[in-house]
This record gives sequence, C-alpha cells and structure tokens, in this order.
Amino acid sequence: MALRPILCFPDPKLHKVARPVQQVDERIRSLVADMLETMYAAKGIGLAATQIDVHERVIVIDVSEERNAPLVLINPVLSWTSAERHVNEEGCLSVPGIYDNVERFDAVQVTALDQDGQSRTISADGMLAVCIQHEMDHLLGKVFVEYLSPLKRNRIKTKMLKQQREERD
Ligand code: K1U
Ligand code: ZN
Repeated sequence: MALRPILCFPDPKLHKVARPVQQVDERIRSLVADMLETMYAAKGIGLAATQIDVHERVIVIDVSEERNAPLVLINPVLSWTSAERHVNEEGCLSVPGIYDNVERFDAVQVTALDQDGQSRTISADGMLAVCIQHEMDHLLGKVFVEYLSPLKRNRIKTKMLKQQREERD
C-alpha cells in the first residue's frame, strides 16, 4: 500500500473524465488499497481516483464514525434518485479549507462493482448519498466549487493558487 498525492484545485487534471474499469484485477485492488490509505490519512470520508491522477471509475468512501466500514464503488451508475433534494455543506480534499453549500438528491441508489468484481446495488441517504454524488462528480471531472457562483469560485481559485505558491516557495 502507498500514500498517493492528492491533486489540488485548480489543477486541470481534476477536470479529466474517468474511463470505465475493464477488469477488476490485482492492479485495481492495489489502486483501491492505496486510495483507502490515502483517504484515511487525509481524514476524508471519500476519495475518487481522479483526485490521485488516475482516470478510471473507482471511488472509496467511509462515512462511519469508527472509520472501519470502507465502501468500494467501481464503475458506479446511479440507478435511482429521489424527487427531493437537499442543501448540505460539503468539503473536498482537493480544495482544502473550503466548505460551502451544494444541493444534491436526498437519496440515491447506486449500482457498482466491488473489489471482487461483484455487482452490488446500494441504497443511500444522508451523508452517504451526498458523498456518493460528490465522488461521482469527480469521475466526470467536476469539482464541487463548480456549483458555486463564478464570483465565489474565482475567489477560491485565487486563494488556492496563493496557498500553493506559498507552500512551494
Ligand atoms: O472527495 C473528497 O474530496 C472527499 C470529501 C468528501 C465529502 C465531504 C463532505 C461532503 C461531500 C463529500 C471529504 O472527505 S472532505 C473532508 C471531510 O471529511 C468532511 C468535510 C465536510 C463535511 C464532512 C466531512
Ligand atoms: Zn472532493
């Protein structure tokens, strides 16, 4: 297992569209292990492969208090979404220190392969539903700040670039 560096907004690589996984093999299981290690080390509740510059449709999530209930979603597809939507506060490991409100479906059903290549359908609400939608956006090259106004997004971009310059120099 290895910790992988997480891309930071506004890195253009965060906007790449991930391709479907062709086969769930040892390479993918090793990627999943690295993603889980990286997510837990960063104290996140989710991570998409896009965020570590791997452009394949793989997500890991753990919304449990105990941090012992990992969920692996490979080639996820939303098979049902609720009529109701809710606004929730979101954060992102690729936009550190920024939290803002985003409207999402209240509940979803997602069909995906697990790390053994088995197909599973999961019903989710609450934070799990929010996190699934946030991570699936990453696979489409979308970062949550894109739901915010252009003014807010530009301020965040300026702040992130300044932060990155200061870390580098
Ligand atoms: O995709 C990511 O960058 C992970 C992200 C997942 C996420 C958090 C909150 C709402 C939607 C998606 C994070 O884990 S951010 C850090 C975090 O643990 C957190 C931030 C805000 C609320 C709850 C948790
Ligand atoms: Zn994110």
